[in-house]
Amino acid sequence: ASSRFESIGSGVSDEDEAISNANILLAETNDLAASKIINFLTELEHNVDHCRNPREVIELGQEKSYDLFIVALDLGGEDGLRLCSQLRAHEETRHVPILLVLEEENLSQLAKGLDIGVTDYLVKPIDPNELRARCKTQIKRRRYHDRLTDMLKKSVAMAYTDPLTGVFNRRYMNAHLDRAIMEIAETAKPVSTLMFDIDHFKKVNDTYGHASGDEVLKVLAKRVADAIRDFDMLARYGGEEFVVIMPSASSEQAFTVAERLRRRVGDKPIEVPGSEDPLTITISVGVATTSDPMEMADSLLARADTALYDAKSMGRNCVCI
Ligand code: GH3
Ligand code: MG
Ligand code: MG
Ligand code: MG
Repeated sequence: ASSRFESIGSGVSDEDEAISNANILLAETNDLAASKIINFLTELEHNVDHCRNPREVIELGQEKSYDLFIVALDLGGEDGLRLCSQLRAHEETRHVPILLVLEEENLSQLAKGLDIGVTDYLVKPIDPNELRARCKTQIKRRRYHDRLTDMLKKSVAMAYTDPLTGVFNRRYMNAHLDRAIMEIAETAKPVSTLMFDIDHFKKVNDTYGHASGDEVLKVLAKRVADAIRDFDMLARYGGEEFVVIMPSASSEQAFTVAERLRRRVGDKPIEVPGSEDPLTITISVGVATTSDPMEMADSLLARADTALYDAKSMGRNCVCI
């Protein structure tokens, strides 16, 4: 059986190119069997880590991202199936395919393995062609799964964030605010909102260009996001209007935060592509607070907007309640 490994030839064919460079973890106590598999997979330009005991496999699996586990059923007295079910139990390794390697006389264990979540299997002595084919299928599947997960994460993120600034969008903020207001019934704590708008922002666009305006929006959002508490939420409400939702904050507390944000924004000029000198940007802020779980989100936001309008009327770069 050993000669079959040499008969495969070397190098990576065009078809295999797309699936080279996979991170594979091999759990095998038999060093001879292991070295054959390692040599073969290395020839196919995969990176193989070799572990001789289950504990090592679990540890490495937490640290490093693998495309495939190859696990021998017999791990020198330790149970390979037990290892497989542990790999399935850990978040980091749950979705990594597992190839179970077993002797023909142990094929009866396969059903149990598949139950645990083993993805495919190989019977010893391993036929290299079969090893290649089964690895390829599993690696492909893994990469497809990763791509899908990425796409899904991105589209979920797109549904609730504003693409320019990365903060929450208005739709998500509305839902969040509805929930925060309803929770007043349980917490008996008020909910405050800040609404702010950049002062004379049109001038920034007109003088330094739209790209400079966009940069101001990004930097401003970052400054504010960094300055609020973890359980407060910043959202882009409209063009250059933002809202901060502050659960469990009285109107005095919200006013203090608003003042701090106003100073944070105005104190440090912002570098933009359209101007040699950094621009000093100021904001006006309106604060509104409710202690009524029945108040509508729209009505609370309308009060914050009115306060914002007052701040503009008072000469801008200030906070009104
Ligand atoms: P005020 O102090 O009264 O708020 O004056 P203002 O010039 O800021 O007036 P207003 O709020 O009405 O103007 C908003 C401007 O913001 C108009 C629009 O061109 C600009 N704007 C809205 N969204 C964006 C954006 O995504 N990028 C850029 N660069 N500009 C935007
Ligand atoms: Mg306005
Ligand atoms: Mg404005
Ligand atoms: Mg505006």
